[in-house]
Amino acid sequence: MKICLAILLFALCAQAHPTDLITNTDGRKTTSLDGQWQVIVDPYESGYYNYRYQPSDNGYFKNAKPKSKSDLIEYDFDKSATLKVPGDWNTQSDQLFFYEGTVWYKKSFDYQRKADARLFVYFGAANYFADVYLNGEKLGQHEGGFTPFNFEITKLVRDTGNFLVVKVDNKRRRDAVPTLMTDWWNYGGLTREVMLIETSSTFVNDYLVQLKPGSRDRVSGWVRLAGEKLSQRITVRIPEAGVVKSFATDGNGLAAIDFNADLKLWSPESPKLYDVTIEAETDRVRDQIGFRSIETRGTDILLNGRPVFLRGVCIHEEAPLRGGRAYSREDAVTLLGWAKELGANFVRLAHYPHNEFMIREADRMGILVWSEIPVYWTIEWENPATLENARNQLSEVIARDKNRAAVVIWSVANETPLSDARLSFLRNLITHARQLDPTRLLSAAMERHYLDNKTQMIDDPLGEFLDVLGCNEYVGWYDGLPEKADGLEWKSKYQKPLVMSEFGGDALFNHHGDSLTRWTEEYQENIYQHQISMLKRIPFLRGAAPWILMDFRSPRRPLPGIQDYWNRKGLVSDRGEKKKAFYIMQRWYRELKKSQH
Ligand code: GCB
Repeated sequence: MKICLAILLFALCAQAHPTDLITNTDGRKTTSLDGQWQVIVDPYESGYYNYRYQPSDNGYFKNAKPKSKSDLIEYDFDKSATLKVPGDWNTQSDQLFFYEGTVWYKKSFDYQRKADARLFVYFGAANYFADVYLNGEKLGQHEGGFTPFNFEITKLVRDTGNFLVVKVDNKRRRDAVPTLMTDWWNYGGLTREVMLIETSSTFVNDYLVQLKPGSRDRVSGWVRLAGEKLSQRITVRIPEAGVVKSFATDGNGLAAIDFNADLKLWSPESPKLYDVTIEAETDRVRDQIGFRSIETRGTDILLNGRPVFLRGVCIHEEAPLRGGRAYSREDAVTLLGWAKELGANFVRLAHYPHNEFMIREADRMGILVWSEIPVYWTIEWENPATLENARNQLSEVIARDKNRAAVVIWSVANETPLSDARLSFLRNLITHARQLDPTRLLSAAMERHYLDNKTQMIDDPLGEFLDVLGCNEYVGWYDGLPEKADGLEWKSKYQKPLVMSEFGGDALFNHHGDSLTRWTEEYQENIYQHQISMLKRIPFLRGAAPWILMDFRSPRRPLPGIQDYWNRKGLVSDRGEKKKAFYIMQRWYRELKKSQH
């Protein structure tokens, strides 16, 4: 299977060399390790710790076999059950549905490689901790459930009989990102693709090829090599635009790139992608890149210099029609297809980085993306390790997606309670994001409050540091009845665009009643009707993203017969059936689209 992934990023771990990133797999030799893996469910982590709770030298990662009939070995991968990768474990086995803990995965492979090639093992994502071993040796650990990582295995790999073992642990932790409490399912496992990637000994390990901020005909960025031969001539080609530009990398393998180009700009109406190649003396990578500008002016969001209204919808990475963690191109096409049908030109991918298929498809389909990290609700603001972890997750998603035209907003947090510690944590993330990527807008779903019972005020101090204000509100669901929205006025301390990043309420598909009966499609429809008339009255509103496109699993939602562990705020049910509110939103978005042209 050919997987189109842009940036493969090294885990920041002791064993990995942090500068050895790998870029695009296009034009690279890759071997998929997807398929059935042998697994051992290990709730007490006895494959990792001995009975004194010390890490053991003879853990399951050794994949040991009895050498004689008297040998005592209490596990056997080869006789164990299997799970499909990519995939969460919860929806592959009834026994694992509510499981939070450790599962060991094992895959054997042979590999014939060329003499001077380097080999990496790449993970699209593993939720949440992954300890990775090859042939019994530890490669490293990765923390964070939604971003890619990889390890070099050039020296350890053998021609035959390799065994790759991964301990995946999804126990929730107070100091983690996200923390203990979320409103989504904690799907565990190797949830995205795993593959081997072969590169030349010095290779193009990363690049940024985007329009220079403030310009629509100047491309700027950088290319970085990793390996021994760091000083090289590199050439950037965009054949369709007649671009052939050469640069020299410095002693650290870095070349700044900067050139004029006459480009057809990427937009939702015309999502033009160009073939771009980056050629070094020892390597060559290909990518498909769209060029567009995104900025704000006063309360406007400007796409390619023109005001745009973000007709959006929020999406969780829940698989359409079958449930479980979504991961394939087909899942992305289905979810984004429904968003398009709704009339959206924008999606908020909540509440963590989604798989790369989503971003790649959004690039192709012309859908603007808000991408976010799981700094959600009650993170440990004062814990430096938690901050480091959040920064790392942000670095990893920016590394992966920084060349995607679709992504226009990085969001650093969702509904986080006000405090000085929280503000300094989030400011740190904002500064970090701006340093890594000066081309995109920064946002967050902020706090807001009632000044009196008719006025909502946006004055969260975070607003000062953001480009786009995000607010979640549930007027009509958690906050009064639907008609409460009619009398509400919105004020903001900031002269900045607002995206209403959540609103809505639950309805079980095909559950009917009057417009004030909870859980019915009629109640949900009623909320949307009142919401839309309120939203129309907010003068600085520049985008809306109702919660949510499709019902999604949540352990916080047990109500029998209605929720059954699903958050039912979807405009579409988990089976793909459209609820009445879908058509209310669709009608508004049609009107908006007409009025924009
Ligand atoms: C919110 C959260 C979202 C929840 C939603 C709800 O404010 O941001 O993650 O799922 O409300 O349904 O309550």
